Formats: sequence, structure tokens, C-alpha cells
Amino acid sequence: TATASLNAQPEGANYDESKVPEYILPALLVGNDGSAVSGRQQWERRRKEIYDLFEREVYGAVPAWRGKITATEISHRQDALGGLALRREIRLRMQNGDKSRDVFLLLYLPRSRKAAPVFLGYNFSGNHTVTAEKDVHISPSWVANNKELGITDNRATEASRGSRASAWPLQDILSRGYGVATLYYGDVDPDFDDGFKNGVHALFDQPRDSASWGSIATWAWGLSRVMDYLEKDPAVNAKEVFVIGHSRLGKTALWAGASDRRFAMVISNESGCGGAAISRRKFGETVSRINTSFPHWFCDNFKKYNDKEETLPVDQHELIALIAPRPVYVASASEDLWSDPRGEFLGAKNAEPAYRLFGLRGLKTDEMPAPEHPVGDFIGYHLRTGKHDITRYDWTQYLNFADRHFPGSAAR
Ligand code: GTR
Repeated sequence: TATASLNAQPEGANYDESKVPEYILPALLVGNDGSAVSGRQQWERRRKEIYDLFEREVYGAVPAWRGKITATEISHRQDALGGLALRREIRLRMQNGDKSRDVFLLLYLPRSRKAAPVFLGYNFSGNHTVTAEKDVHISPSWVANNKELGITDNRATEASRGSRASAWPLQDILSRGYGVATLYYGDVDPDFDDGFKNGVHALFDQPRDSASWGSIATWAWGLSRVMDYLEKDPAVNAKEVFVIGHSRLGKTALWAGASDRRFAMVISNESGCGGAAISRRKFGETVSRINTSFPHWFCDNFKKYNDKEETLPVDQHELIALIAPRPVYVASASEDLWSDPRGEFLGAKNAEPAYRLFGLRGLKTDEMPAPEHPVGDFIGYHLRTGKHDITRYDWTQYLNFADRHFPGSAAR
């Protein structure tokens, strides 16, 4: 679980920069047929090639959705967070035939505005963990057992209420004029390997193959379904929905941003392997380690690259490039070597050519910045001192980045 991995520096991995192999990254601006990509139109074609490779070889393809989703507001408060926010809980009932699955969205909106820009991101342990407010419903879904949170039979209880509040500085976010939409990722797909039977998988009946979606693609799909809802909610400015995630959910945010261009901005907090970090560096977590610990996160094709990162047809800078020209932010933590901070920086750096095609600047630096020195224009980056986590410092940078790119949204 997120909490258990906070201090993890697993053994048997390379944490020595001098042992990073030499590698050549797949060329971002050269088409599969060898032709150079210069204009935006050519990029659109190239972008599709890259997207298709990620879909087939890394995250897996989403099967056709034939169901329907019904949104029902299950709670509403005018005076949340000491009067700062409106708070609503919305049940999204996903249905296909006689099968259904409920996903619960927790929405905080600044009282000060009519249609709010919103940060949308999954939480790790249930909506009731992001706030100490007593009347937010406890997630009824399967959650990972966790002694610290008092979870022993895969059910959340009062003991975990507010336990992840530090990862969601709601006062800061709301007082700066932004809303928050969050949901528990296990509502969409519980995070364990069950052969893709549970979660929303039960609502799809297509047979699986080696390119079928893994859980990251499933979670990304869930974010798009939330976006479908947000687009219809007049209290939300659907043109300014920013997708955010930490760690495995940062990988998810990047893939969601690549898959669905309705997300106006994308934030990857310490997403590491299979996220922003260059796989070919084999620094910290590697493709074979991640496919072994989490065989359900990616499609089966990704396993072909275990210990063979150099044969991947893509690398993660190209995932970030798929987000261009929308602003994207990549962040690392100094003690989080498992996520490969330098690899994340280089992922961001090597995405720049795609932004350049739009006349936009990326990081505005060639060197990895010192801790607490955020950099970048359309590609933001910072290294924070400390461990694997998402903190108030990280959020402050994301809020600054949002203010800069969406000046109409900055609190007046
Ligand atoms: C670790 C995993 C990472 C990252 C992290 C997290 O166990 O190896 O890829 O996803 O969990 O999500 O906190």
C-alpha cells in the first residue's frame, strides 16, 4: 500500500548512477517509417503511432464499453471545511446488463466561484481518508489490509478517517480557488491480481489477450468516466480539469492524460517506473521488478521487456510527449531513489521536442535542479527533499503551475 511503501528502498536494485547502462532513447520525432516529424500535422500522426505502441506494449487496450453510468448525489453540504467549500458526494453507478459497480466521487468546490477549475485524482485508501470531516462516507470497497490504519479484513473503518489528509491540503487548494474531485482507486479496480474479474472488469465481457488492459489502464479509464460526469456538472469548469496522481496513481494520471485530451493539465508526483522515469536506465525499480510485484498493472506484452528494457519500442519520455501541448508537471523526491528522480527528470527533458513543435518551452534548463528549485514552463519539474510521498510542498508547486497556465482560474 502507499503507506507501507513510504520508506521503501527495496534491496537488489541499482541505486548507483555510475552503473546506469548506456542507452539510446527511441526517437520522438522520427516516424515508424523513418521520416522526420516537423510540423504539428506530422506530429498528430506520429503521436498516434506512439500512443498505439504504449497501448499495445505497455498499458493495454480498453475494451468497448457498452454499459451506462448514472450519477446520483448522495450528500451535499454548503459549509464544508469551516465554510470554505461546498462538499458533495456523488455515486456513479456503472451498469452493464444485470451487473453494476458503484464508484464514489468526493467533490470539494470553492464557494467563491460558479464553475470551478478542479484537480481530479484518485486516493489510495478511501475518500474518508483525505479529510477529517466526520460525515464523509467510509469506502465500502475492498481495501488493502494495513495495521496502521486498523484494516484487518479488507474493510475500511473509522480508524482510517483523515489518515491521508496530509496528501490532500484541502484548505490550501480551496482557498486558492480550486476544487478537488477524488475517488478511491479500488472502487474502479481493487489493486491486487485476481485475473481481472473484479472491479469494473466484471462489467466487460470481452475475452482477454496479451494487449488487454491492465489495472493502470483501467484506473485511467475510470478517470475518463469521472470526466464524463464533470463535463455535465455546471459547478465545474470542465475546460480546467487537471488530472493528478502520486506513485502508481501518478503513472495512472500520465496515461489518463495521454488517453484523454479533455484533461487540461497533468501532474505526475513520483510516478517512477512505468510513469515518468526512463525505463532504459534500469535505476531503482525496473520493468521486471514491477511486472513481478504487480503482474496486473500493465498488459501482458509488457512482460516481454523484463530485463530487456533496451528493446522496448517506446520509453517514458514519449508518454509525457503525448500530453503536449498541454502543461504537464513531473515531480520527484530526493530520497525516493526507487522511483529514479533523475530518470523522471530525463523523461520530462526528453519530451521537450514535442512541445517545441507547438512553439512552447519545456523545462527551460538542461540540468537537474537542486531540491526545492522548481523549474519549467510548459513542462514543470521539481525535486523535493525527502521521501516518497505527496506533500503540501508538492501541492504548492502544482497550484503555482495552475495559476500560471490558467490565470483566469487563480483566486482573485
Ligand atoms: C511501489 C511500486 C512503485 C509505486 C509505489 C506506490 O511498491 O514499486 O511502482 O507505484 O509502490 O504506488 O506507492
